[in-house]
Amino acid sequence: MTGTDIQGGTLESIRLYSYFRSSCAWRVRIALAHKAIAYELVPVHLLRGGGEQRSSEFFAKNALGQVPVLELTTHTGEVFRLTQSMAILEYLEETRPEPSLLPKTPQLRARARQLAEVVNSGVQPLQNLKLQQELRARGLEPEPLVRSFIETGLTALVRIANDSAGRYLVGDELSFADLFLVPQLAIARRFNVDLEGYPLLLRVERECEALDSFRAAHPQAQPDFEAT
Ligand SMILES: N[C@@H](CCC(=O)N[C@@H](CS)C(=O)NCC(=O)O)C(=O)O
Repeated sequence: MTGTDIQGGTLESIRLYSYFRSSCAWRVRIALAHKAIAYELVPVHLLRGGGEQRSSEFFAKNALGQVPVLELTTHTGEVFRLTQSMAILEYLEETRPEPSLLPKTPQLRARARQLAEVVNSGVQPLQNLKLQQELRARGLEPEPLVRSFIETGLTALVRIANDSAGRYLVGDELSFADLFLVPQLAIARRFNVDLEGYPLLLRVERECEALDSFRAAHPQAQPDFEAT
């Protein structure tokens, strides 16, 4: 799709399919806000009516039935659709490199991606709604199991970040790692993880929450927010 990238300026619309509480969509909302990319937010209610993400209309956008989905449409109606928050973040970083969300050296860039993947691959799939629903359908209460997966992931994050953290998880510049951390900590609270044992993560979270991009991306700032 030549000329249809975000930096190409030929786009009719940029849409993000999102759910206010989805940690994966939250990561992308932070990146879009950080890079000052204007977009239209399309809410997808993950619970209502069995979940709008499981409708045939939405499956046509993401065959896994998950948010986020980023959809770019050109003036001529061509559509470029991306799923998977990490792929979306990499795409945004390549097409709108400034302000960057990756450190300057290869080692630190790899460290930021490593920390992000601890959450992305090591924790989030083990707390996802579908898994919780499947466990409940088999008579199992997901909370203790999910809590222990989250604790293991947060402990791993601290071990890795102990060597790299400055103001943020990797040095003094915001990176992918922080975009994965903050939504994950919100999910940890929902599963009653005692976060007092993770002072480094809480300190970085406070730094992030002071930024306008994190304020704009917060679930409470979303049009589909529900106080439940
Ligand atoms: N690896 C995917 C995971 C996407 C994902 O699991 N999204 C969750 C919300 S955070 C979802 O849509 N769950 C719906 C369901 O489980 O039915 C990504 O990073 O985008």
